[in-house]
Amino acid sequence: MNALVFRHHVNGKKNDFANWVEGCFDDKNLAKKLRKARSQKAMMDVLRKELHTKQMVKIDDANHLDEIANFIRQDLIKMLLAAGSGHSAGTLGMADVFTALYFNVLNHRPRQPNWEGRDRLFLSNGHITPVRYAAMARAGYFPLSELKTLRQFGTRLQGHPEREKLPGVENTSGPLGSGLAQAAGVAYGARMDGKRFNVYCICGDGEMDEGNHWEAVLWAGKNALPNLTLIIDRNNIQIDGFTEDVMPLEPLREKYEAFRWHVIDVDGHSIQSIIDACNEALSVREQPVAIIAHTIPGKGVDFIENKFEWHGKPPNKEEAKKALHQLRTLAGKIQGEHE
Ligand SMILES: Cc1ncc(C[n+]2csc(CCOP(=O)(O)OP(=O)(O)O)c2C)c(N)n1
Ligand SMILES: [Mg+2]
Repeated sequence: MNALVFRHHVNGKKNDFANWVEGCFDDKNLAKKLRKARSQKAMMDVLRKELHTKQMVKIDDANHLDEIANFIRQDLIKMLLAAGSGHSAGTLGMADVFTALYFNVLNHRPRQPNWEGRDRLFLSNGHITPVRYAAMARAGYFPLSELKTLRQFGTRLQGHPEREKLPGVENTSGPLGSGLAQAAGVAYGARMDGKRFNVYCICGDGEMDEGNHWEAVLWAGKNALPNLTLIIDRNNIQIDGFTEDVMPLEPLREKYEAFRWHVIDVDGHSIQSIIDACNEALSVREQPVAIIAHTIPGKGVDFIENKFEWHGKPPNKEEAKKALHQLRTLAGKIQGEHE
């Protein structure tokens, strides 16, 4: 439970909130304690104590999920500005996918990150890790205030993720091409041990220029891993150009199908479609699944969208101000807070 979810549901009506919590967690005792709490602070204290070992609530409301993704994009702009370095295009483009995962798809416990039954999320394209950090903070893994330590000396939020630094981060990455092999190995082991969790891996499209990625694609297909889902950030850019100019990938769907994968194409900015695709993936029992998420790099900030020049560049002060304005006003559709 994080403050955002709390604020969304509490609305000053204690009993409604308690009923909602009871439904989410099927826990009458917890609801009783919430009804007895005398203040919002007391309610938060109850939740802090009691939700420690509970699974993350799955949010279904589309507007609420879009709102979270928008907050994550604003977090990203602030983080990258404060760090003075980092990757703007890929991170903004994947905010909807990470919102779908952390707030609906994954079975996980933000307050108990090493819970054995958790779904495993491997990030292969480690350079977009800020979007994972922002989603984790919003889901309640660590305080939002820690986000501004991105890339600082000694931080847990390294520019490329380190597994042993931050609980909840499943793999160290940055060198491209390794994540799928790691995820496939864990999926294989889980099947051998009869574990029920699912393994997810996220990779970039330019990342697929790496040969070892395709070894893992072959191997997972050969072993018909039913518990492995790969989500490809199909944003058509890489570090120095458009993918189809640098190293053409199409026809991508057919490539994975030829390697014995089930493939789903999805609009990477429709959170509901991403959730539906992940649910479809769970029902495919004899093949690994590749979800090709068609995204717009830089999504939500017009001067970053579709520009490969923003692959590895942070906004400066002026650009960050403009970006935050666009995000807060949904590109002018609503009036900004302070206008
Ligand atoms: C093995 C390896 N080679 C090169 C790099 C440098 N590099 C970092 S990101 C990147 C581009 C990857 O393209 P894509 O996965 O599409 O990322 P996007 O630009 O969409 O964020 C490259 C070449 C690296 N991190 N690892
Ligand atoms: Mg790309």
